[in-house]
Amino acid sequence: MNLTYGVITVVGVLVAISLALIIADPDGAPESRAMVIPENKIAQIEKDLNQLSVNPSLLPSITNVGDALILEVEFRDDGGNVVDHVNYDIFATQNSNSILSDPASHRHPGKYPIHESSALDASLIQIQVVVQGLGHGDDIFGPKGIETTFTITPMVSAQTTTETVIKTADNSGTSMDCQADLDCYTPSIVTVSVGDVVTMLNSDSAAAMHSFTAGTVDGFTPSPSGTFDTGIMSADDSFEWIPESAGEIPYYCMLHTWMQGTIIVE
Ligand SMILES: [Cu+2]
Repeated sequence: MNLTYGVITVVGVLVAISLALIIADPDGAPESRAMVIPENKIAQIEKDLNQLSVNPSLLPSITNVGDALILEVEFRDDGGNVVDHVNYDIFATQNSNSILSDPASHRHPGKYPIHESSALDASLIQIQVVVQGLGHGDDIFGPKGIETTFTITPMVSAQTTTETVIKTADNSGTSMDCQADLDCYTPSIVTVSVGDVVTMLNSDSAAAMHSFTAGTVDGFTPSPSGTFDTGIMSADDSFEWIPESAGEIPYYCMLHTWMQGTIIVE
């Protein structure tokens, strides 16, 4: 097998020598006397190459939704030996839409094409690799038109969730002073993301009971929205709420309706 790869190198070297001669002597024709491989030997090598199996594999084959698929294609024969100088086409689709099209790619030792798709959605990625022979220029041997398909499921990257803690202000149940400063709840306005954990804590040092009740207050008349309601919380009680959709959610304390706050969910 090494001999078969060897001939590709030999052919490459001969091409290089020919080019070198052309460059060294622009008026002269390429010297053909360097071609010393017997014709029957070349025929045998070509025959071996044409029977060579070339199996593509993808490096790497994992990717995230929203990112581009970035990969290279490696080729091995049935014995597991790396095959270089491979000409190939590579295409990828999602939902029948093209996300990558690199026809006429060539994998050369030390020069491995990196293929990059457009940004991925969550659907299956179908990848098609078509081997188009080994070698360079006019010296293409080996299997052509051999197609291999791959399917990859893009991964959803783990979302980082953050925890937000909203506390009741000290003495907020006995004095309406906090209302003027908008700090009966601290902080009284918070911005969180869908999926974040919002912890509501009754930390009032006066040990008063309070609630965090989603809704609005008109004068002293509350209108609960039902989005969340901690119910009456004793001192140091806490309640966790995880928003599922974006929006602006006002809330109040059902025992002290001057206590009001807003959670903005993005
Ligand atoms: Cu209260």
